[in-house]
Amino acid sequence: MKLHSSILSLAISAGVSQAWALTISIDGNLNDWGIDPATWLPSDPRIHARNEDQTGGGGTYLNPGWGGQAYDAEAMYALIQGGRLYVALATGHNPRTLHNPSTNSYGAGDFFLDFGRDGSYELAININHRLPSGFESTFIEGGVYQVSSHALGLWEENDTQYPVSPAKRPTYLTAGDYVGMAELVYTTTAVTGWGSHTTDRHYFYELGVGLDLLTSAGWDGSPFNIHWTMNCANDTIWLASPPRHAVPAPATLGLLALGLLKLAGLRRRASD
Ligand SMILES: [Ca+2]
Ligand SMILES: [Ca+2]
Ligand SMILES: [Ca+2]
Ligand SMILES: [Ca+2]
Repeated sequence: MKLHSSILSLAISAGVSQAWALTISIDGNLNDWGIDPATWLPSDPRIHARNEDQTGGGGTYLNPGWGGQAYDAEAMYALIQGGRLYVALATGHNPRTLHNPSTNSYGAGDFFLDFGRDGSYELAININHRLPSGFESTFIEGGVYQVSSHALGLWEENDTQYPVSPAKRPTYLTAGDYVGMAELVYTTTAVTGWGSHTTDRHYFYELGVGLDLLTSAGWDGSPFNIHWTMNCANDTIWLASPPRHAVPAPATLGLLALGLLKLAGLRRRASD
């Protein structure tokens, strides 16, 4: 019987990966996520999504700060599949924006995970923000870090949807322990045609990280939040972690499984 069970589970898992997995390639292009550019919505219900597309010039209020399209955190998507967490982000903020607060310019922030959804951020995926001379170099770009400390945004935020709402949000990592690499690609050439503000300029981040690295950074399997903002936190965006999907077997596989079960049953009766 053990042999038959393992044949059955092999057949099902092979079918799952072929017929049901979404093939995400980390290339900064979100076509593989099945998102409708007009509405920002993904067609696959397994993808967790949030869109908060705003527009306007530099004086436009975004909540909690200002900055209009150039500081707009627009949409975030997440999927857990095949032992990996995939995240995609759309923003009006150019990843090459200079981080130079003395001239009121703020660079790209890091991705942060809040394990337990309790307002403390335990894991960061680093983006190297651009400085007046070169880029920040303390951390590896795309590196996954267990967070010791991070910078905070300028603005206080009262987000009642966040289970425990920290008034100020994490912007960039300042100290942490490296646990491994994420796959990370982001675009630095603007794209138009997304959302209802069709001439606005957008940039995309796409990343994949092994769940084993989450564990290395202290994850106990509890729900988490995924958070991103630029280094002033004029606009923030976050998502609750998607569930790890238990995928149903497709109809044809179901028949195959039934056949194997019958076979197993016959063998068992024969050996009883
Ligand atoms: Ca892609
Ligand atoms: Ca926008
Ligand atoms: Ca936490
Ligand atoms: Ca950084």
